[in-house]
Order: sequence, then structure tokens, then C-alpha cells
Amino acid sequence: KGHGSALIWFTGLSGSGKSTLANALEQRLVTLGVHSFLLDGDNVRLGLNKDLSFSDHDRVENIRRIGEVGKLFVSSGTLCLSAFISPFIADREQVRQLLPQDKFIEVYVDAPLAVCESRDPKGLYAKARAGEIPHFTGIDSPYEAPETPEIHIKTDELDTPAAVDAIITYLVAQGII
Ligand code: GGZ
Repeated sequence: KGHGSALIWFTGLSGSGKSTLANALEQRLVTLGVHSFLLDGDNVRLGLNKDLSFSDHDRVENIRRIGEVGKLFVSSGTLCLSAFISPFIADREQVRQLLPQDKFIEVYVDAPLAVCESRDPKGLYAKARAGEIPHFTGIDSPYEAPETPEIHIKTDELDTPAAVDAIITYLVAQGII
């Protein structure tokens, strides 16, 4: 069945649950017969953007390129999901400006730093605290939270299926799916 295209932009700290939520949403969309495509670190930072580091300068370029790729997917009619920390408000707003107003959906995947740090699925926070990973977001590199995201998910209060439900409800209400 037909559906609208859009760029669903997940932003949040490492360990906040962006990838988990984006993957769960992708699975749910499959069951609804909606074709989508997920841009994440696995398919972008290891490929298109493998020349980029985690300096502020390179993060800006990382997000700029992902925004342009997302725009291409949207212009092809795809529902595109993207899951990157994207720590800077200005960069996310620049991506928003690439798209028609109703086609950029910012999802703030919100968990307190202490919660992300306690999850530490890859042990990266421990390494960052030990000084082994410089410029780690939330430790010695900033994260600028969205002020007015389209969707705000507190992952320490809502389980993944409920969070997916909230996003699906929004997409239906907007007439996107
Ligand atoms: C933050 C880092 C860093 C530093 C490596 N700071 O939890 P993860 O491992 O799987 O997700 C993080 C990912 C962040 O890449 P993004 O492309 O999403 O970042 S940004 O949007 O800011 O460009 C983390 C890992 O890469 N990682 N070094 N210094 N996260």
C-alpha cells in the first residue's frame, strides 16, 4: 500500500536507545507493510563516512552528509530512519531545512547520562572516563538536547514496544503511514 515519505531523525546520547528503537520501529513497519530504510553507524560511519572522526568538525560533516543522503531517500519516496547522536542543534536544524516542513520528524531519545552510563553496552563510557576515548559525547564533548522535537521518548520510563507505539501513532496522525 502507498505511504508518505519522511525522514525520522533519532537523536540522543550513546546508550540512550536510538539504535534499539530505530531497529524496533523498522521491524514494526515491516509488519505494517511499510518499506523503510535505516541509516546508522553500521552502514554510514563504516562506509560513506569512514574518513570522519569524532571531532566537532567531523561530526558536523557526518550529519551534513547523512542529511543529504536522507533527503535523497525521501525524494525516492522512502520512509527513512536515521540513528546518530547528532549532538548539535544547528546541524539538526540544517537537516530539517533540507526537507519540506512536514517531512522531518525529530525524535529525541532521552535518557539521563547516568542511565546511559550504567547501561554502557559496549564499555565505551568506562573507556571515556579512563581517558581512552577523547571527545566522548556527554563526558568531554557536548550534547545539545532538542528544544521542541516532534516526538520525545524517555527510554528509562517507556519500554521499546511502547515507544514504537508512540511513534507509529504520530505517523498515522500525520498521514504518513
Ligand atoms: C561519541 C563515539 C565516540 C565519541 C566512538 N563520542 O554507542 P555507540 O558507540 O554504538 O554509538 C556511538 C557512535 C556515535 O557515532 P555517531 O555517528 O552517531 O556520532 S555523531 O552523530 O556525534 O557524529 C559510539 C561510537 O560511535 N563512538 N567514539 N568520541 N560516540
